[in-house]
Amino acid sequence: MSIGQIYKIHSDFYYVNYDGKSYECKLREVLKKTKQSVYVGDFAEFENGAISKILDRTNYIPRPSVSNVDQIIIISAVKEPELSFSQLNRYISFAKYYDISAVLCFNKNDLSFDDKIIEKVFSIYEPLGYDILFTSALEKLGIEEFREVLQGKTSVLCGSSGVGKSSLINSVSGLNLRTKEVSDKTQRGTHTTRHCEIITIDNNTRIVDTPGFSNLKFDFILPHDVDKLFPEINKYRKECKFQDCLHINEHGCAVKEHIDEVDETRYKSYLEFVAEAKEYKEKVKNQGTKTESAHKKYNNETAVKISSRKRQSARNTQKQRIYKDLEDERID
Ligand SMILES: Nc1nc2c(ncn2[C@@H]2O[C@H](COP(=O)(O)OP(=O)(O)O)[C@@H](O)[C@H]2O)c(=O)[nH]1
Ligand SMILES: [Mg+2]
Ligand SMILES: [Zn+2]
Repeated sequence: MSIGQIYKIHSDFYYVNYDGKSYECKLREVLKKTKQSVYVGDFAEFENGAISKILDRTNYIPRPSVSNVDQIIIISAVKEPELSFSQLNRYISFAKYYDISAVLCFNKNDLSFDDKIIEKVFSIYEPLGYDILFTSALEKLGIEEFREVLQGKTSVLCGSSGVGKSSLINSVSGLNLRTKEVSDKTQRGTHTTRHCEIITIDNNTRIVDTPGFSNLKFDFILPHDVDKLFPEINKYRKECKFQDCLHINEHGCAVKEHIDEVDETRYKSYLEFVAEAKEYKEKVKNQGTKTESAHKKYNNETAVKISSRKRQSARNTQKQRIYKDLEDERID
């Protein structure tokens, strides 16, 4: 029996990396019966081409499903496509929600762009504790620094289409992943991989090649939990007059009192995510009686699973909390 890491999944086949070698495996019947999900990144016990056990995960990102990740590297382009702080904040908050550290990488540094961008990037994200990197995959600028950030870790690269993710992977891996023109953007989703795959750079340095992140909407979190994703907003929460303050226009809101200390684009993103969270809460609420029975079912049947597999069920737990929140509202 050996323990290796699943680096690729193709229909029923699970490819396990063990001691630098690849093993094509299937799941044992007993494991299939448990209906346990299996992800790229999972460590598995296997023997003679059969996986019998999936080990506990340290973390997990759904859609695209990948587990045991050390960091998320958020790639943006300084230009072409235009840098979007809104999109950047979304990726940052997403990483924060899954409790995975993030590094910010700004690619296409060879293009001439507004210097104010650099200033703005550092003034917003350095105080929040993020490592910031400027690179050019084209002219090989900052690639050594990029390599250092990756060293000894398993990193997920994320970022919008066309920012240079594949080009950056190529520049440190010697691989030749397909890169494409920005104008291909509209054809997104029709091309390339639909699954995650772990690419080994060296013994303990790995990059997860993802098809991109679908549904990055914050439609699974409670509105008053959104500020937990924004430390610079959350730090004032305890001074707000009302415990359930959403820091929008409530009376006695300490965030609004300190609003000039919060970056404008960050606050705007916060409001956006709160709106998404509210939408979801409304949806759950409108399900009415269905919601209640789902809640009961949840308590009876699935609660045990949650305590033993906490991270994986983060989404379910959120749902449960929304039910609880709605119940509390009914009592109020
Ligand atoms: N000028 C410039 N173009 C780049 C750079 N990196 C990538 N590109 C180009 O941007 C386009 C998209 O790159 P790609 O790596 O496919 O982006 P991905 O969609 O994020 O994987 C391609 O035409 C690349 O040649 C860079 O550092 N500078
Ligand atoms: Mg790509
Ligand atoms: Zn407030």
